Amino acid sequence: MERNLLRVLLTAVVLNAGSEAVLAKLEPGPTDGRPRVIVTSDGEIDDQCSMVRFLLYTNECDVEGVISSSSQYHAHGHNWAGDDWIQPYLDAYAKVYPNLVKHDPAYPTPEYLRARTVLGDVKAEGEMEEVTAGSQLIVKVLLDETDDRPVWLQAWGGPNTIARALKTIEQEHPERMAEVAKKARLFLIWEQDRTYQEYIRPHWGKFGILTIISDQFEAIAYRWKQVQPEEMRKYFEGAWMKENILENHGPLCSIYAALENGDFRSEGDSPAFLHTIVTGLRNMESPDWGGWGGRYVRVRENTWLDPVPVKGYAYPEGRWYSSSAWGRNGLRSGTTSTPEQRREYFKPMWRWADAMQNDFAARADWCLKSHKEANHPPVVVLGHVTDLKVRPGETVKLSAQGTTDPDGDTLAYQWWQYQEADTYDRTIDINNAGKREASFTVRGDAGEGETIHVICEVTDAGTPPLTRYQRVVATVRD
Ligand SMILES: [Ca+2]
Ligand SMILES: [Ca+2]
Ligand SMILES: [Ca+2]
Repeated sequence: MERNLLRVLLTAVVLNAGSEAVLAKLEPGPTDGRPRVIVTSDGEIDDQCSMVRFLLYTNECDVEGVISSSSQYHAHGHNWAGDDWIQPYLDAYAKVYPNLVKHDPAYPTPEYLRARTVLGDVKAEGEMEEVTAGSQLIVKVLLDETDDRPVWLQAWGGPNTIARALKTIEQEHPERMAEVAKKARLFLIWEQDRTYQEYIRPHWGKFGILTIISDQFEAIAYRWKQVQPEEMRKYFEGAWMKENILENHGPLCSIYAALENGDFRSEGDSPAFLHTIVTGLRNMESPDWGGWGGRYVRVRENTWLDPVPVKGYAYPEGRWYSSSAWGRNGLRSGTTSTPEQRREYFKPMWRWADAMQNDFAARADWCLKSHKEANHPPVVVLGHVTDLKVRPGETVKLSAQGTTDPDGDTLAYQWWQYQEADTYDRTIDINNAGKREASFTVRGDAGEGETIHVICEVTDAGTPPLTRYQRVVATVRD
């Protein structure tokens, strides 16, 4: 309760500092406010890496639950990390928590996280018969009538515990399924068991739960060396990882399970929560807008998968997972995909890799350093509303006036068109793209209803450099 009050107060401060555009976005429906999240994880070693990063982002969301769940890879008796695998990470979080709150008082207490860390359905792959503490926690959150904000249900393993929770709701409160579906958001890292296809889709499909199923996560998973382009690789290599994360950053980062030489190992599940970090990219408003957790297109119903850069590509009817997903198959020997196609496919993830890794590095600093010694991200504020109505031939002025940095750092501005995310299929020229005030002229051929997405990317001169954004969506009106 106190935390919620704090949230409201913090939000009010941000609103006062911001523009009316921010206020306009607090209307019902998907918002860019701090989201509620429930993690379900199969405890794989790369989930353990993701858990370190996740804990350092628990100030950015309301954590409703952290639940162990099985998957096709991990379950009782099958490569299981142990029912209490999260405990050492929570213990380490407890040690750095007193310092983290110097950087953001919104970090939850270790006790708060412990109270919400429970076991879900873990006994076998796809197990969803047993009602567990984990499934009941999900039920409770989804049925709570006092809070109708969206809940992002993340499957870092199988969606089976989520499926069990939904089945309980269907059995006990069938009249509330539509209401629950409106509140729930699914972010699945592949379909790591059959329960989405065999239960969730047939029983809940008609209610249109917004569902993202990711394969792009490979960009920061075990095969990152095949995926990350040359210019991003250094942020994952041993030298960078040791200096910025692994060494001299306190007890939480020191148990991060990098490879022996310090190289990044894998965080295949991190896109599930990277998507829910409010960076200003507004990606939670629509999965095809793109953000740190990737970019997804609607394939069927309200289900969004990775955009495949092959004309006429037919998505599989069933599971999107290791055997069927385009990106995973493209990384196997004998693939018919081209390097250019793979570069394009994974770009919605790797394009942010430097910003994402530097942001992690800053939080590693927050574990030990004082507020004065560490860096904090800029707060990007536009001098106008974020959603513009524009006419063909019009010159549109862009301004990031009002942008600040909590450390008083010098700021670098970059305005760019997010071509893949907008519906206008040509490039626009942005004047003064590297300045706080910029402009572009809408071409005469832009048609009614077409959208132009312009990202305002602001990077501070702190160490490590930190980046935040705003997104301008200009809709053409004749
Ligand atoms: Ca996992
Ligand atoms: Ca700063
Ligand atoms: Ca476009």
